[in-house]
Amino acid sequence: MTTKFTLPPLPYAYDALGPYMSAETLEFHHDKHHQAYVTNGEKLLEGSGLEILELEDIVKESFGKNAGLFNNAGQHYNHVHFWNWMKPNGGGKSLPGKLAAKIDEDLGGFDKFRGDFIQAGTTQFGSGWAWLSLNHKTGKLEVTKTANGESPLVHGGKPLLGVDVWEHSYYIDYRNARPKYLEAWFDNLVNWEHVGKLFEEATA
Ligand code: MN3
Repeated sequence: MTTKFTLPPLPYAYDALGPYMSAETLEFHHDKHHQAYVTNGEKLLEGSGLEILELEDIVKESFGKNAGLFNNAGQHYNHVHFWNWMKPNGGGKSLPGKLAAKIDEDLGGFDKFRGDFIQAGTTQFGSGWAWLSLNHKTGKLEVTKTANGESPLVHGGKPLLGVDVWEHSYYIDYRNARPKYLEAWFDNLVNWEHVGKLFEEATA
């Protein structure tokens, strides 16, 4: 991860994720919201003493110490990955083999994992994220939720899949129906090849 505070282009066209996520949502979410985290994070990095670090380490080092920088760096990190956790014609139940086996072993199988992941996103009160991550201490997969810009990165884990449940991620397309957004997102947009690649990297 060498991206510090530059906005990466979307890895697909703005209208590529319809009808599950509209071009209007992606225009606001990527061009306005993510851009704001980049702009503010870059300003707040200046003079923080963390300038030489890579993004992942800026997130870890600012957590609990520099709230302004952490919020923006955390959200920048989360969004850089969020765009790549989705793809057109994603979702489905066909996961890379090693990842699928680990989900069976640690999370009670795909259907249980799907239910728990959607439940985590539904019950995150206010803004935040739901996650699939690898816990470095236990070596096991976990489903968790975090508030605002936090991620498993600052809780001893490696994020493998995360869904944004801030209202800006779904309000245009789903209004207040967060569970509907989460189901549509999980079943139709997840880029499981990318999740599998992150899992291989994390366990290499
Ligand atoms: Mn967002």
